[in-house]
Amino acid sequence: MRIGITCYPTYGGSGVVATELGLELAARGHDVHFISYAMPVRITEAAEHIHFHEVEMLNYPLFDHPPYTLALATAMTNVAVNESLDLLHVHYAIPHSVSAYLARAMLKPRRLPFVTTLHGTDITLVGADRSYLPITRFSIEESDAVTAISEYLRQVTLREFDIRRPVEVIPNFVNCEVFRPANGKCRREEFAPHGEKILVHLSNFRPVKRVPDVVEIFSLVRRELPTKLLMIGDGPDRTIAEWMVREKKISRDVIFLGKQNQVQDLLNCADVLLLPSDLESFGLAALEGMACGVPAVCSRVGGVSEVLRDGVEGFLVEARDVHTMATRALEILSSPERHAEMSLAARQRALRNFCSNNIIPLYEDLYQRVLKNS
Ligand code: GMT
Repeated sequence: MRIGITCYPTYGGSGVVATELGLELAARGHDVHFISYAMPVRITEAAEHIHFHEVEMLNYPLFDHPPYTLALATAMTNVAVNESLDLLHVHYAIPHSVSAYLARAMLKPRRLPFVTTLHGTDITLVGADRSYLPITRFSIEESDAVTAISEYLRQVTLREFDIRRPVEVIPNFVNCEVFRPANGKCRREEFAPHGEKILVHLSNFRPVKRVPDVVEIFSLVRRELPTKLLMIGDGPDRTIAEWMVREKKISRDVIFLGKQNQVQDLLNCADVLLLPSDLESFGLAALEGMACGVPAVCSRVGGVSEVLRDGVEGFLVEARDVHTMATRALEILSSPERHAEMSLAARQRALRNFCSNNIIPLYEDLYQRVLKNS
C-alpha cells in the first residue's frame, strides 16, 4: 500500500508512535510518505520506502498565525496525487484530521480515505475544550476509520463527544527487538560509578507529566538508598525541575540528558522507571521501559492499568501521592528478587501484548477494510 502519515514530528508520544508505525510499515514493503512541517525526530536515517514531504507555509504579513491546517491539506492533496496514495493515516485529531477531511473533499471524485488515530490530549485536553470540541467531533465522525490507543481513550471519546460511530482500540506498540533487556551491556558506571541504583523518567516535560513529582519521589528514595536519577526529554517543566534539584542540593545525583534518540540504551541502565503523570491515555514510556525489562512506578490514571498491572510489572499509585510512589520504588530497588521478578514480568507482558509484530498487522487489516469500504 501507499500510505500518507501525518503526525506532530516532535518528541511527543503520538509522534513517536506514528513514526515507529511508518518505519514498521516500510519494513513490511509499504510505501510510507510522512507529511508534516518537519522530519519526525525518530527518523534518523534514510530508508527504503520512507519518504518525507515538508509542508510549505506562506508567511504573509496579514496572517497573525499562518494557517497550517490549510497548508497541510494542500500538501496532502499534492502528495496523494503525485505519489498515488491509497489512504492517509493521521495521528492526533487536531488539526490533522481536519486537513485530511479537506484533502479528501478536494480530491473528489478520486478516493482518498483517511484513518484518524486518537492519542490522548487531542481528546482529553485540547478536543474537550469548547473552542475545539465541535470540530474535533466533526472530524472524528467524518473519518473513514477511527482508532484509539486504549480502551480508556475509546470510552472517553464515545462519552465526551457523544460519538455514534465505531472507534476501534489498537494499542500502542514497541519494537521488542530494539527495546530489549541489554543483559548487563549498559555502561552503568557512567551514571552510577559507586554502584548506586538508577531511576529514570522519560517524557516531554509537560505539566501533565508532573515532572516536579519525579524530583520529589527521587529525593525521598535517595534519603534511604544511594540512587541516581536520569531525566530524559525536555519541555516546559524542565526549568522548574532543575531549580528543585539545585534547591535540594542533589544536582550531582540528577542527570538531565535532554532529548535523546536511542532511548533504549538509556532505559537499559535503569532499575525503575517513574511515570507519575496526572493523566496518561496509555503511557508509552512505561511500555518502552517494560520491553527493556524495567519495572515502572506509575500513577493509576487513564489507560495505564491496561499496560501495567499493579504489583506485577511495577506499581500503580494514586496520582500526586509521591510518598507512596517513593515507598513502592524502594520496595523494588531494595529487593533484588522482587526486582528480577518484576523485570521478567515486564518484558514478558511487552512481548505477549505489545510487540510491533502483533500490532502492525491490525493496522494493515484496518487499512484493507477502509479501502474496501470507501
Ligand atoms: O503527553 C504526551 O506525551 C503527548 C501525547 C501526544 O499525543 O503526543 O501523548 C499521548 O499519546 C501517547 C502515545 O499514544 C500516549 O502514550 C500518552 O499516554 C498520551 N498522553 C496523554 O494522554 C496525556
